[in-house]
Amino acid sequence: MILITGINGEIGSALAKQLYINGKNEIIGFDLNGPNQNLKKYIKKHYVGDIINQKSVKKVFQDNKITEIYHLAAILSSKGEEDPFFAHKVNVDGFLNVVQSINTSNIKFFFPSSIAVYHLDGNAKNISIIEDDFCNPNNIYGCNKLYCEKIGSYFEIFKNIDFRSLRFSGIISAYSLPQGGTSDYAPEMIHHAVQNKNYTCFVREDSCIPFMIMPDAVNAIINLMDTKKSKINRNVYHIQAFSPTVKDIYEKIISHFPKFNLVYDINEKRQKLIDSWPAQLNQKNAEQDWGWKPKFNFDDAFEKYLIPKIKEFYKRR
Ligand code: AKB
Repeated sequence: MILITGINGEIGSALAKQLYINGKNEIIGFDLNGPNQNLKKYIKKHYVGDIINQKSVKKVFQDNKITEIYHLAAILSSKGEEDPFFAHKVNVDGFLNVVQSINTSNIKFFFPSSIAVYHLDGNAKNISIIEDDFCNPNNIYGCNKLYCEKIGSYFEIFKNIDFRSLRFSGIISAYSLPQGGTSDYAPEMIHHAVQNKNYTCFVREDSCIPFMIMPDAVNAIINLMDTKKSKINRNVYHIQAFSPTVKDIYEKIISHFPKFNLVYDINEKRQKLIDSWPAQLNQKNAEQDWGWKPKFNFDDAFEKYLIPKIKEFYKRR
């Protein structure tokens, strides 16, 4: 059985659907609330529980033979800064609760990490970095993610798990909006524009970090997890598809929605995070080891996925 914690979230629901389509339909969900009608179709069983409650997490492993874990339950970077102690509880204690509950060996374990583990100074913003560069986070979410990457790799030996992790940046879905992230401005801007609403952006127009769309993120997770262990040379890879500035996104949007109006109200704390994260990732490790290649570049993401699917999504509601 496959366990997805945080299954109601953006990645969780998209991943459950794709795994189901691929024939992996023995999926168990775990989240604070029950699944919505749509998600229900893709899962066998669901546990309502809190990831920080060890008993609730353990019960899932006692009741089922779990062979694959996608541990997605987390608090994102901007929300984490509001209450770092709580973020630590969810992001680190929650992670440990899952690891500690594992009761068989050779379990495959996927952990989504983040470019929030990096901290660049201004000069380095535009160099294309590899995974081992600049790992010195300045935010609780990045600290939590980096620590879990490290102990996940440690438990690979201590608990005989197969630990694999991807550092994501911003992910843009046509069907949902992230909550509490710092990269949220991009999906929020696009969803607002399609609904003919204006948007107030909380970072400057020259802000630039990597992004990808949800189908590429889900494919990356599935491809990494399907790759033979002998080909995997590291536990953690970073990946991206394109690196637009806020201005690039705005210009793309007004080519489709000329009436869209963007204003700025800068949030200094969120801006500081964006400024400290890389704009470009050198992806040679993921490309070489498991053939990572995003299907959607910036133009295709808008033309073939975001604009048509978001339009369809709001029409159906
Ligand atoms: C966030 O903004 O918190 C996430 C991330 C950069 O991992 N999208």
